[in-house]
Amino acid sequence: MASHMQNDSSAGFLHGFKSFATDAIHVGSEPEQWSSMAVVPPISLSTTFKQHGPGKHGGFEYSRSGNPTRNCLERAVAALDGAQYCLAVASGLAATLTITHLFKAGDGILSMNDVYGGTNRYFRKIAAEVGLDVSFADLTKLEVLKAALKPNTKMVWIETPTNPTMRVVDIQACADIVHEHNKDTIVVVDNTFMSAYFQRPLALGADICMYSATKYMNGHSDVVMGLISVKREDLYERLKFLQNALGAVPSPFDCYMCNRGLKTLHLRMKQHFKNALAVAQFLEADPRVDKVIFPGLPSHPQHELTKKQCTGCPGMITFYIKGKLDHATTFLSNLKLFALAESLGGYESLAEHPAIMTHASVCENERKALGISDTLIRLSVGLEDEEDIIADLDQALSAAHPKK
Ligand code: P1T
Repeated sequence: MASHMQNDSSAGFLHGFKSFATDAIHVGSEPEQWSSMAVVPPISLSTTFKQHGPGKHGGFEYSRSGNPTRNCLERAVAALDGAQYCLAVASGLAATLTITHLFKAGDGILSMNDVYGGTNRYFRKIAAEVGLDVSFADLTKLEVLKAALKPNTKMVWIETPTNPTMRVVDIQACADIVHEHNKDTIVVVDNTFMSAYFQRPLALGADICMYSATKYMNGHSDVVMGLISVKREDLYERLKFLQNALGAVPSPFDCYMCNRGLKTLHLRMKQHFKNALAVAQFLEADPRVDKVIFPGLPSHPQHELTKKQCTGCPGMITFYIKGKLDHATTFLSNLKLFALAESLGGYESLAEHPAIMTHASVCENERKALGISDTLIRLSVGLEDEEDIIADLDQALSAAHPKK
C-alpha cells in the first residue's frame, strides 16, 4: 500500500490558476440573465427564437448558430481556459474536424506522432485524402519540430500528455519555434488529458486549446462533446462561422450536463491526481510490472517539464505488464472495480488495451515505433477509495502472474 509514501501531489508544480473554482461555478451561470432569475441555467430546448422584426432578434435566431444553454457552457469554459471565447461542438473529433476546416487543400498540417487513435485516423484517412499535406513528428524533440516545419505548414497539432504513451510536449517552446517560423501558423493543443484545471495552453503561446469534453471536462462519462477555446477574435469569428456552417453542434441537454460537470472539475482533478499518484507508486514498486509512465512520477523523462507547465497530473497512467499479450489480457479480464472499457476521465476507474482498443486504427508499424505494444495497458484512475483501487490492481496482477 502506498500510504507510507510521500503523497503531497501538488508539490513543485505550477501554481493553480487564480479563482478557478469561483469561475467554474459562477461564470456563465449568472441568474440575472434570465427573467426567472434561475440560479441553475435552464435547458433551452427551443430550436428557434422569435424575432421582433426580420433580422431583429434578441441574440439567438436558430439553435445551430447559437443556443442559450450552450452559451452558458461556452462562457464558463472560456473563463477556465483564460480565453476570450469558446465554442462547443458535438464531440472531440468534431472539434478536430472544425479546426481543420480552417485550412484548404495543399496546406500543411504537422501533428505530434503519438495522438489519440481517432485523431491519427482523421488526419491520415480523411484530411490527407482531401488534399491536406499531413505529416507526423516527435514534437517532444525541438530539433525534430524545427526540421519538420515547411513553408506550407499552417497548423501544428500538439497533444500533451499524449494518448496513450504519456509523452509531454513543451508547449511554450514549440509555440515560440512555430511562430518564429511563421507567425500565422496556428498551434493547437489537445488539452483533453490535463483538462483546464491542470494546463492552460493559451497562456503558453498556443492559438487554440481544444478538448474531448467527453473526458475530464464533463467528467461523468455521460456526454460526448468537444470544446474549442481561443483568445484571438479573428480566429473565433472563423471558427464560429464553421461551427454553424459545418453544423456539428451539441444538444442543449449535453451542454447543460457538461456545464454541471465543470462545477466540480477542480475537486475531481485534485482527487484524480492523488489517487493516480498512489497507483503509480504502487505499480512502480511492483515486480510484476515492467515500467510505469506517469508524468507525476520523478521517473518520467519529462517530469520537470510537467511541473513547469502544469499545475498537476490527471488520473491517466500507462504501464507495461511483465510478460506477453496473454498476461495483459488476463490482467484486464480479471479487473473487478476497473471497467474494461474505452474512454477516460470519468469518476469511475477504467482500464483498456490501446493496441487492441483505442489505437487499433493506428497502423502496426507506427504502433510499434511509439511503444504501443501488446503489454501496454492504460488506466484512467477514478475517484473511488485509493485502497480499493490498488487492491483491484493487485488481485488482477496476481491473476496474470500466479505464484508458482
Ligand atoms: O471521443 P471524442 O469526444 O470524439 O474525442 C476524441 C478524442 C480527442 N482527443 C483525445 C486526446 C482523446 O482521448 C479523444 C478520445 N479518446 C478516447 C475515446 C480514448 O479512449 O482514448
